[in-house]
Amino acid sequence: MQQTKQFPKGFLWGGAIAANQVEGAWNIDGKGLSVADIDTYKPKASNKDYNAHVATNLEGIKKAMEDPTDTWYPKRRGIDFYHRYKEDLAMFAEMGFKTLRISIAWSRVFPTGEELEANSEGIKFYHNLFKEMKRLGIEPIVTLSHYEMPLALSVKYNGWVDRQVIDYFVRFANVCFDEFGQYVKYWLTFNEIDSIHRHPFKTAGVIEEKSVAGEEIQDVYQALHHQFVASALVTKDAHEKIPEVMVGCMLTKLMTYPLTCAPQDVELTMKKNLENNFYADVQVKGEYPRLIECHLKNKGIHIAMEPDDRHILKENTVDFLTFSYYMSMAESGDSEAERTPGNTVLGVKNPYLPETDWGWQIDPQGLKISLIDLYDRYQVPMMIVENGMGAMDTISSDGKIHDDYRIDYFRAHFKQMKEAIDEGVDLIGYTSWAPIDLVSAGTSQMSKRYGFIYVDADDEGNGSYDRMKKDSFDWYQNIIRTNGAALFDE
Ligand code: BGP
Repeated sequence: MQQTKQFPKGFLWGGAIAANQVEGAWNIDGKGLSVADIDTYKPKASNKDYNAHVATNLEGIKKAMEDPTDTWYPKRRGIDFYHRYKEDLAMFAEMGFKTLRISIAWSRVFPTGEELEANSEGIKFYHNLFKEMKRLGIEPIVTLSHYEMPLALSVKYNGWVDRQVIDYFVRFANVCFDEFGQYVKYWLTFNEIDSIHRHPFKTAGVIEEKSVAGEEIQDVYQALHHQFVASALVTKDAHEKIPEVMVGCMLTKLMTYPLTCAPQDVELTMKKNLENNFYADVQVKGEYPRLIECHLKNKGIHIAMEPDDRHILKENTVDFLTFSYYMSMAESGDSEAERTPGNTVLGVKNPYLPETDWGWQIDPQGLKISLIDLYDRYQVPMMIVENGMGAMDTISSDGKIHDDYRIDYFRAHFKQMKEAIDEGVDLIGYTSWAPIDLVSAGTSQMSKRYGFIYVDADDEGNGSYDRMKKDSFDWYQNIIRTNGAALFDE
C-alpha cells in the first residue's frame, strides 16, 4: 500500500502543560497550597546528580507552609500563565495547535480538598480559559491530577494512603465534569500514575515519615490502589455525564533495553518493562496482572481492598491510552555498569545513544518501539501527551534563539511516529512537552527549557516574563500546517 506523507486526517497536533508549572498565582483568588507549591529549586550545579525526590519531611513541609514568599519555590511563580493565558493561547493558535493539554489545579478549585463547595474564583478562571480555547478552535485535553494535590490532604491523611481521599477526588472530578464537560471531551485521570514509586509525595502526597517503619512501600502500593479505584470511579462518572467523552490513563513510558544479550540482562529488562506496563494493565484491562499480584505476595505486600474494588476496576476501564516519552535506558546485571539520569530514573547508559544536557538519552526509535509495543499489548487508541527536550537555550547576538537541536529532536521523533502509524498503530494525537518554557517538574528550574516559545525568566524568578518565538516555533507551525508532510520535504 502506498503511504502518504501526511499523518492521519484529524491528527491532534499540539502541546502539553501542567497548572503547577505554569499558572503561578499560588496564593490569590482563594487558591490553597498544593504539594507543588512547596517543591524547592534544585540548583544548576546539581544537574548531573539530579534526584527527583523533593524534601518531604514534616519539618520541611511546616517551614514551607509558613514561608509567605516564592523565593525557594519556583512553582509558586510558574510563568504567570494565570494572567497571561490569552497571550499564550494566541501564540499556540498561531502555531496551528489543534489541541492543548492542560491540568486543572485541584487546590484552585478545592483549596484544602475537603470543602463542600468549589471555590468560585477557581471555577471562573477555568471557564475563561476553556472559552478562549474554544474561540481559538483548540481542543482541550485535561488532566485531573498532575502532581498538584492540595497539601492539606497530604498533611492530614498522608495523601492517597487514606481511602477517604478517593471521595474528595471524586467530588473534585465531578465538579470539573459538571462545569467544564461542555468544553472538554478528552480527560486524563492521573498524570504518570506509575511515578508514585519514584516520588510518592509529588504524585500522591505520601509523607514517608508518617509510615510505620518498614511499611513505606506497602503504603505506597495502598495509595496507588486508591488512585486506581478513584480513576475507575471518575471514568464511570464522566461516561455517564459527558456525551462522546474519552477518558484516558497516562503512563511514563520508560523503554528499557538489555545492555547485552546475556540472559540475565534480558530477564532483568523484561521484568522492568513488565513493571512499567502494570499501571496501564490495570487501567486498560481492568485488573491487576497475575504476575504483579504474585510479586507483591512474595514481597509480603498486602493491598487492602473493599469487596467491590475489583468489580469497579473491571467495569470502568479507560477509552484510550496516553503516555510520556522522553528517553530510553538500558538494564544490566552488572552493578558496575555506568548509569545516567533519565526522567526521574537512573538507568544504565546505552553506548549507542546521545544525551541531553541533563543526561537523558535521546532515542527516537525507542518511541516507535514503544508505540508498537503498547499498541500490540492494549489495542486501544493512543496519544503521546508528553515528549520533548530540556535544554539550556541561549539568546544569540542577533537577539534570536536558534534551537536547531530541539528541531532535530522533534523531527527524528515525528518520523518514527509516522513509521509506527504506517505499520498500523492507532495514534490519534501528539502534544509536545512543553510548547512554552515552564518550571521543571523535577528540578524546578526555568533554565531547563522545553518550549517553542522562550520565557524571559531565570531560575530565581528575575526577568520580564515576556514571551519570544524560538526558531522551532516556525518549524513546528509548518509541521502542523502540512499535517506532518513537511518532515519529508526538508
Ligand atoms: C514528566 C512530567 C512533566 C514534565 C516532564 C519533564 O514526567 O509529567 O510535568 O515536567 O516530565 O520533566 P522535567 O520537568 O523534570 O524536565
